[in-house]
Amino acid sequence: MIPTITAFERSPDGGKGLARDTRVRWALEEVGQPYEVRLVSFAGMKAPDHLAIHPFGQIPTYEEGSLCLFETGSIVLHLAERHAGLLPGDHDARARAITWMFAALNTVEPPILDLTTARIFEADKPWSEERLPLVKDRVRARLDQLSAYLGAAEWLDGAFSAGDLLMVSVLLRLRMSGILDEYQNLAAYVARGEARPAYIRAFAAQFAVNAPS
Ligand SMILES: N[C@@H](CCC(=O)N[C@@H](CS)C(=O)NCC(=O)O)C(=O)O
Repeated sequence: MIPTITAFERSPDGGKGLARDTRVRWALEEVGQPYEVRLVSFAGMKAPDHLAIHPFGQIPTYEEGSLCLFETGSIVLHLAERHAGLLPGDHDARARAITWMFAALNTVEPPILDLTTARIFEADKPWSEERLPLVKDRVRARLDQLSAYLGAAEWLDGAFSAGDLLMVSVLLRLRMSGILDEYQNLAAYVARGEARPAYIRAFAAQFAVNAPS
């Protein structure tokens, strides 16, 4: 059965691949699962039909027969559990890869999202300039730790996994800020992720929808 995912009708990032459907597309490409995409407008996301499959009125969602999922982490985990290629077979290594999925979404992404909010949505606030350095330092605190952990390794725990897929996706959101380039090994880690044929296909697919015309 070919699953259907949802994505922005027009992503606010103009095709930079930062909307979260890119993460799901990437996972689908990594495991070789063909998929269909239903594009949704901002108004459509808040309409009853979409709220029935995503209680928070967002993208992405994932539909496969009677199964409807939301939350990118859950969708990627679902794909990784049902197909080979994104989680190791060994139980302990698998548990560690899943730990990295949670770490990406729960520990590393929150300060990065906070930075996006500060740079874009709060830029016009009178306190914005004073707050921004604090937000950036919270991002750096996490990246210091992640960079020290990764060291010279290619991926976070042996072979590429769903943990790396989510961590690279999260770090990509930092590129515009310039902070990623302060960490040579993390910048190289992200570049390795972006060079994967599955990522290139996923990026191209979302770009075809969102590129500025
Ligand atoms: N925790 C959710 C976050 C989903 C999310 O924030 N989606 C954004 C696009 S990347 C969205 O739909 N934004 C529009 C809105 O919230 O109205 C996930 O990982 O799937």
